Amino acid sequence: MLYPKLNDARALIDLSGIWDFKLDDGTGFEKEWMKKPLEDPVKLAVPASYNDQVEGAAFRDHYGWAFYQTELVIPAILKGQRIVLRFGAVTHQAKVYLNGELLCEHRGGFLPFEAEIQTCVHPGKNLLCVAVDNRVDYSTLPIGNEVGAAFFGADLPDIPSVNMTRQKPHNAPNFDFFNYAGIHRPVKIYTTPFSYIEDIVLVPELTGTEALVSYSVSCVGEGEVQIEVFDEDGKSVAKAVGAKGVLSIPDAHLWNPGNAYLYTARVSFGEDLYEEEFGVRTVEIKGTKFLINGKPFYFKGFGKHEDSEVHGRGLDQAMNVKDLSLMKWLGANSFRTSHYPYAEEMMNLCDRLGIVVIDETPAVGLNFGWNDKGYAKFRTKEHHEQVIRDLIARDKNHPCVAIWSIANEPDTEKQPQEAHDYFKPLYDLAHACDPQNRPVSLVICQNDYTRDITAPEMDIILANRYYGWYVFGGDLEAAENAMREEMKYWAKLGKPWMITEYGADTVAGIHMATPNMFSEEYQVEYYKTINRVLDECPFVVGEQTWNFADFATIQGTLRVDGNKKGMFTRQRRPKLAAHYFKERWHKIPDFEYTK
Ligand code: BDP
Repeated sequence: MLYPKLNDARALIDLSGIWDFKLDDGTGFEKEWMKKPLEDPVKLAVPASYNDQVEGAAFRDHYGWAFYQTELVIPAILKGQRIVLRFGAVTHQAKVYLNGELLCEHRGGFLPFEAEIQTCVHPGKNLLCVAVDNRVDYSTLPIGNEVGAAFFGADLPDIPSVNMTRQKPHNAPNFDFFNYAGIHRPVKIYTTPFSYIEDIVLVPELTGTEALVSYSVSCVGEGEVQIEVFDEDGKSVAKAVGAKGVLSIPDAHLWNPGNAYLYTARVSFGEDLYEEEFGVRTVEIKGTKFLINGKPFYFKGFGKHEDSEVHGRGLDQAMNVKDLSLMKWLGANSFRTSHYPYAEEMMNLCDRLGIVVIDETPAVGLNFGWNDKGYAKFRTKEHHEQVIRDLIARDKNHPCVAIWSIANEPDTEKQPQEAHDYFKPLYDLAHACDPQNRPVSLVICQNDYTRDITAPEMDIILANRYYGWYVFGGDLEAAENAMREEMKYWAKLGKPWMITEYGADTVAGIHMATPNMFSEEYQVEYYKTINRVLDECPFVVGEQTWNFADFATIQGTLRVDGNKKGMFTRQRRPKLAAHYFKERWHKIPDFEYTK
């Protein structure tokens, strides 16, 4: 799916701003709130999560639907054009109404969707209403618990003598980040001519210094496809005619981590025009090495979240710029979009700045607290397939994307065969969807790894490990031994391995000469300990710490004002560990760290 852009052929209107908003009291659909202006609405900023913009537990803890409204004026000069209404992401489920009529629906809170509206709008003011559902359950991604405890002890197990009835239904997320909801990414209107470019696929390959870029353009209507590639100086370097073909760029500039180079493919079709940026870079696995442009790459970076004060999970462009700036300051070169696809604006920034991305689906929570039915209780298979298809359709041309992660910490151990039967087809699907055929994997959690038959079938092992925190917390000697022991197992597999999460909750400002858990010094000692083991293993291709910054979570006995494993506070102030990693990562080269 193409990102909406303004150009000679296409108009673009951003509907960001202050919208009317009302939490559903259970009567919203029955009383047809979508048909007329909301009564007594509050004013809310779009895009942003609704939870933290207004005071009160009703907003923070809302369960179910909420209604957004704005007036939509379509300028008369857009007449004669195809007009598309596009949402970057609405979390988790959306029903969109235009002038009271249902226009479209969408499931899944982290990917774009759009609908043509030129036949549904009239001159002057139109009423746009978006109903948003924040409920998570065994059919959604991420997963919400339907029975039993929420993540990290927010609910007690059933005790017969205790009245366990809650007053109101509530979400019980099976994941460790706050279940923010709302219109999280920009809402835009764009136009195209009626014969238009629908999609562009670009697949670069290298032969010596020449880049061969296979392209295909899908279009609707009548016309001829022309494509021309420009370098960063605006010089034309290749061109072709026809919907499919191969472009040759002699002496191509490579897109490299930390040293990005972007070409622009200018595609025209009849009256329509679209410019897609792309990079010439290859990604490949050979033995235990992860190669970018043929050279062994070492991932240095983080698991992240889209999370900031007030905005919640809403797009915060200044924070994205700041985060990537802090990564550069640290000598980091990569991050994982834990635990859902990030905004397209962030992906564009990573392309531009040469940050390598592990692109993850929202499949988190297919694990803990499960009953004897195991995988059978999840109703996610088709939706999971859909998000894999949509994620890769959205991000396929991004040079920053190096790996697809199809899930975070699913249970691959208690019912190994069931896990395998669920994930192997998804792994195959991801490969089939990606024109660039990038490596595919899933992120495994700390468990009895010897029982796991799913991870060894992935292209690369991505592992979350908490020796020294959840396992042997406070005993770094035991943690080091256990980690070393485990790595002997993985050494035999002959695949590249990287640590995608390791970390220790750390409250900024707690200092100790003899470090205890939660102190800044313990976080440093913890990382030094695990890094010692990683540095001994030539098949390790990267280290991504958990987490880049402190982030909001559900309230519970294990979380003190959120998850505190950040290397930065939620306000992006460095903890001691940031200075330790700054020194370490500036000494570790992007390429050929382990021979
Ligand atoms: C891992 C999860 C991550 C959590 C982290 C933690 O992948 O989402 O936030 O643990 O406990 O299991 O901090």
